Amino acid sequence: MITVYKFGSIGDVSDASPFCVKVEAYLRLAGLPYQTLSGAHYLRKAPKGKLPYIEDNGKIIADSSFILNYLKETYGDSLDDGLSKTDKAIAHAFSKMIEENLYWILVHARWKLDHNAAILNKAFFGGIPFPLNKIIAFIAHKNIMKALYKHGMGRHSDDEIVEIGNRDLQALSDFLGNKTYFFGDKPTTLDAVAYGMLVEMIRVPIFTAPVFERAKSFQNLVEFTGRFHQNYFQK
Ligand SMILES: N[C@@H](CCC(=O)N[C@@H](CS)C(=O)NCC(=O)O)C(=O)O
Repeated sequence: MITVYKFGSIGDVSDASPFCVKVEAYLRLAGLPYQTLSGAHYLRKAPKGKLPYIEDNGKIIADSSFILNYLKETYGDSLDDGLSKTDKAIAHAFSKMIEENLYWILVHARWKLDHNAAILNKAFFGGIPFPLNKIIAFIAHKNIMKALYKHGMGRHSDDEIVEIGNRDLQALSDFLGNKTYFFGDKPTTLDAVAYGMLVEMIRVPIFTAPVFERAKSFQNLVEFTGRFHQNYFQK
């Protein structure tokens, strides 16, 4: 049985991390049985110090993209069979836009905006006794701010961040158009990647941010997220 190590659900969204949601979304699309183990403490065991990672038949694989590659190689994958080489190139480019750019917009919204950071601190460190909880929360926040700054996203103003996020969301919305999934009637790997990110922006009401409002203003992205959620996480 495949075991996915992840943070844990947030409201009716399967995980607080878009990468953990992506892996589960893929497993559900591919119809592969799995179990999950949740908790930030699994970060300590994670081979790359990040979640998700999986364990399967004694093998441990870290990083959502390596996990999907492993699953495709080990269990086969008919999801993307109908895609042309050009489609696959487009899917790759969109996936990287979502994971390497839009992701930092999410990090900014959740950790740099004080009201959201307070919610996260409580959720992640609330159970730890005082004053350790404050110290750990302070260090975690400082590290994330440093990562945001070093990436470059953290150097933009709040308004610029919304503008950058808006361009990605607009591109996703334009490519989806009136289709059910990103490449037509059948979901593919890109749908798992896109759902992983969009569900965090659109369907987690405890966090509020201008860029989340922007995401919710794209009706087809909201409908896509709701459709994927209902078909693969609520049935
Ligand atoms: N490239 C990795 C990214 C995973 C990732 O960034 N996970 C974040 C949560 S969204 C994490 O575990 N952060 C903990 C840390 O950096 O300490 C993947 O695709 O799995």
